[in-house]
Amino acid sequence: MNVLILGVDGYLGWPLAQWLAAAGHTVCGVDNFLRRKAVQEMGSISAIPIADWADRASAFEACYSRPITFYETSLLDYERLVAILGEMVPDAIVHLGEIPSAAYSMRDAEHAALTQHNNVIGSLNLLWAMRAACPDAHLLKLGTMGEYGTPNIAIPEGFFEVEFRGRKDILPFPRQAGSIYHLSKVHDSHNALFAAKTWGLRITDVMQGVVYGTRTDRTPPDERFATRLDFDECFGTAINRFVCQAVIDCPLTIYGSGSQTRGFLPLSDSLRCLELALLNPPNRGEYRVFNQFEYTYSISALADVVKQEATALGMPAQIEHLANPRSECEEHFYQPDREHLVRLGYEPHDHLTQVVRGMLEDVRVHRSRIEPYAQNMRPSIQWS
Ligand code: USQ
Repeated sequence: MNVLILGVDGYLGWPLAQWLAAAGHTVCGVDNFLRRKAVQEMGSISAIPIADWADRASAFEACYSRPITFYETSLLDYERLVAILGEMVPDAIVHLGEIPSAAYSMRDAEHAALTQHNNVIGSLNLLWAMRAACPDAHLLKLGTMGEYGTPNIAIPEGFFEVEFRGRKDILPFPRQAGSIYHLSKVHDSHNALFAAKTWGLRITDVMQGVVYGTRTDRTPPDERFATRLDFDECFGTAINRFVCQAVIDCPLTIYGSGSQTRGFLPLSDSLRCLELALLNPPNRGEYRVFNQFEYTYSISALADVVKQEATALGMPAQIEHLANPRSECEEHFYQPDREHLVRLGYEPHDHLTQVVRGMLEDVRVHRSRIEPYAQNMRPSIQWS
């Protein structure tokens, strides 16, 4: 399969390129290095050193005996995008090329607009470019479980049956996003559904939970294949941050009570699920939604696991409950489905403890690299 990865230089994109190449697929990629610049803008770094793109590309070619075709461009450049799709004629496009941070989008008006413009217009350009250049390709687009919010009923996969005043229909499940970033993903989802219905594009929209981890089952033993691991308040996600905090002996920052619950999945599972979706494409005109996570956990439960594993490795971690900088429900019902991927062969296992231990081992060798950035562990962006 010829797969184009948008956002190939990112936390998921780079290991996905390796994952697919190891399975024999041809991989090409697009990136504008916005993530590298945004983490720099936060005054932070990746906890694990990452190679620049030229070194990544030469490691890729040496390992898989074929080059990775790469284009440096933003999805906001529509003409360039059409030209790339016309040249590559991909069988599938994995769209990871967005600003992924809720906190970044809540910094101020400028970052809110930047996030929505980049994500919504970039994705809209992609839909139009696919229509023009490769209407038969499969778009595998990354959405987020956060699009649904935390409703007081179970969360189906994208659609549910509704009976209202004696009539029934299958309708999109309500989206109640909790940040400007999550709203950008909601807007993307609506546009994607429209494009499938109107232009006959084939689209899988993955509502992914929070991903954690430093490596995958298919990461070659060469540091140029390492993916980034962020810990700043915008680009570091809960478990990744807790691991980095434990390594430099900073308290693990639970926002509020820690009872808030989300779906989480290790990096390997994320890539395995994306591969399953690629191997089982939807029909022309079909827009399908997969909820993608391994298990749900409360933030407190996660912090306890990191504390326990860090302590076992000789790094006694402390937990601190901070006033929650976000406007989010802390005590809530949470029961999302995730059956579609299981039907395609995904086997969720509880890997949390094992993966956290591996992460702590991978990160602790970089302790002195992270320590000067300890101030990046504290949140400062207020939702309200
Ligand atoms: N949290 C803490 N302490 C921290 C960091 C986070 O208690 O130091 C809490 C937050 O309050 C929140 C939960 O952990 O309740 C998750 O926060 P997060 O920063 O790990 O993740 P989130 O902002 O939801 O966004 C991340 C990714 C995003 C993806 C999303 C999936 O950045 O790209 O879409 O996870 S989901 O959460 O399912 O929407």
